[in-house]
Amino acid sequence: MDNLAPAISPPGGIGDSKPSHQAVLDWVQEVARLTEPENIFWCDGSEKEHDWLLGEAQRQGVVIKLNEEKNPGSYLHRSNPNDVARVEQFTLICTPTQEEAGPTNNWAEPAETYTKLHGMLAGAMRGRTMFVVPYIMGPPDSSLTKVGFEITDSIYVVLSMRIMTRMGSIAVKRLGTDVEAEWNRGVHSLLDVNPDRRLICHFPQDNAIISVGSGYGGNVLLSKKCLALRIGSYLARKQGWLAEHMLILGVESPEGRKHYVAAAFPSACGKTNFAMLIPPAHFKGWKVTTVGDDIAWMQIGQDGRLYAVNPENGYFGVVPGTSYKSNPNAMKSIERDTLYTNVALTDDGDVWWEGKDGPPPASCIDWRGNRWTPESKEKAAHPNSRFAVPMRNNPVLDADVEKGSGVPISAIIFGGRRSDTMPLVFQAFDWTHGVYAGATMASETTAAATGAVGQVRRDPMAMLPFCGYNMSQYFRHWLEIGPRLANPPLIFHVNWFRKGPDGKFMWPGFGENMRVLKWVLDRCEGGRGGAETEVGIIPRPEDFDLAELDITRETMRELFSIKPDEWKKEVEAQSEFFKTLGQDMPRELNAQHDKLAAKFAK
Ligand code: OXD
Ligand code: MN
Repeated sequence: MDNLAPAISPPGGIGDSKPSHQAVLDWVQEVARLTEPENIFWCDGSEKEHDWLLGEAQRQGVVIKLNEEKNPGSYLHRSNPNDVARVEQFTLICTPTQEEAGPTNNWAEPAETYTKLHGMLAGAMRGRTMFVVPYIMGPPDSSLTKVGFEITDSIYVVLSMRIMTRMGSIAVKRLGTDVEAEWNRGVHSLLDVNPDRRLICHFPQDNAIISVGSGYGGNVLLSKKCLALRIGSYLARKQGWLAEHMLILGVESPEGRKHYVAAAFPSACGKTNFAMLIPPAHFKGWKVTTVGDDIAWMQIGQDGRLYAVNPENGYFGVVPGTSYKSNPNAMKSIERDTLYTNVALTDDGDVWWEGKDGPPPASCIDWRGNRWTPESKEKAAHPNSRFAVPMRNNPVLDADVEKGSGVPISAIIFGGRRSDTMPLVFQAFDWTHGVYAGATMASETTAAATGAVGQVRRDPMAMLPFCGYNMSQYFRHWLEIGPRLANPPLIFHVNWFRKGPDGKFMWPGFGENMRVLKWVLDRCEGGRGGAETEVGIIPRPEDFDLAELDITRETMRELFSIKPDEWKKEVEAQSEFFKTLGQDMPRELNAQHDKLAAKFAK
């Protein structure tokens, strides 16, 4: 077998900042004994280390340096074509009992799985360097912040972790020397990047993750989906907080009134776009700022409000479709210091993807490394190609992104990609109904995970692939949080993707989503009204600002229409989904379902 990751030999002063925490040292030695690396590289997150690693990564062909004038500080990585997305079928939750993982997760018995993984990892890093990456998730001075260590044999993972987390000595300091301190153990090895030997395993009771056989971000940046969501959600339930697949944005009115909103959408439904929204001209003086684009950790504040932090330090966004038209702030963010994966490379060292501004290049190198022209049948960039970029690059980064106590959340928004049934926006009647709206969320599938694209699948609170324990227990946890909040956020459901009879999207989306956000904020401030429908409260025409928008009344009526035949099917599908979740479903949610079903029974 070719060695995919030949060992590197750092000069003195690089790769030797060994922490002093005994449990970390013991664990690293244990993994080294198993995997037999040629050497161990202790990362400190410094510039010097970063520059040196970038040089090595280029030398090994792991990254290609882009044109410095067009893309300063930026690089391209190509993953193995068999390894371009999250693999839910190989993602396991290994809890002592199957019931703890619940019916929505792939469960495996922990002891057996450790044995199997240890077998796969035995000698796996021979001839390779074993990197030890300390990192924290969360602002440095937050009580929610968690420490993790990721061991990996992939230099691409190290470079990505430096963007996506606060990495290096900051984590070693935070951990200190207390042997009882909580920290996550993550082990990753590329092995031979073979789908037959690919497993992403979580051991929530041990606060441990082992990922083998993949080099794709979502499977191997163990900080993100693995720690911040799967292990995070398990810890959150135990410790009384929420770890959610949500963006966090701030909205400030021209008068200086500010609200924060957290929103859960399934993968590749425009979370990054929404988090960086630019209000249309009509909303002069309004400002939208980003706290996070993918994950929110939330806890109850002393004033009974919900407070959120973004545990990440960067954005790992889907590239195709990103342009100065669709998301100018994302484009500005990726103008420099960006690590791209699986986009196309132009002959002058620039990057290109479908949906980028301007015409396609006459010729370029596609994501697989093959010559591409506009006549080619294949896409030049993989549909799930990504950028990893420091959040500091975001021109609309919220000023309170580092605030340890978090930002107060006024509204929670759930949403999915639905061609029909779901209105543009509705407000839930109360917390329990809001939890129901989240629990029954569904979306048409996208390229973020392997599998068929375009099928409606239930994705409760966008957490189906990310909840580290039993989904019914997860709903119960949500239901229990509500009454503990003296000032709970209001809950809404949105759908930007409803299509008209001509099969075209009816709502323009992007910046115009500000209009929906405005109604949400009005509701939070006790202003504008709404009309009660069977499924929730929707704005009446006089409550919804359409000034300077070219859209017909008829289209707006369609966008807000509640069609009994569609809803009968929806209620039925929701009930089928609940049945798959087993006996433990909270009674309150079944009661919500029965109430809704009764409204459409006639
Ligand atoms: C992501 C995802 O990469 O949700 O954020 O798949
Ligand atoms: Mn995501």
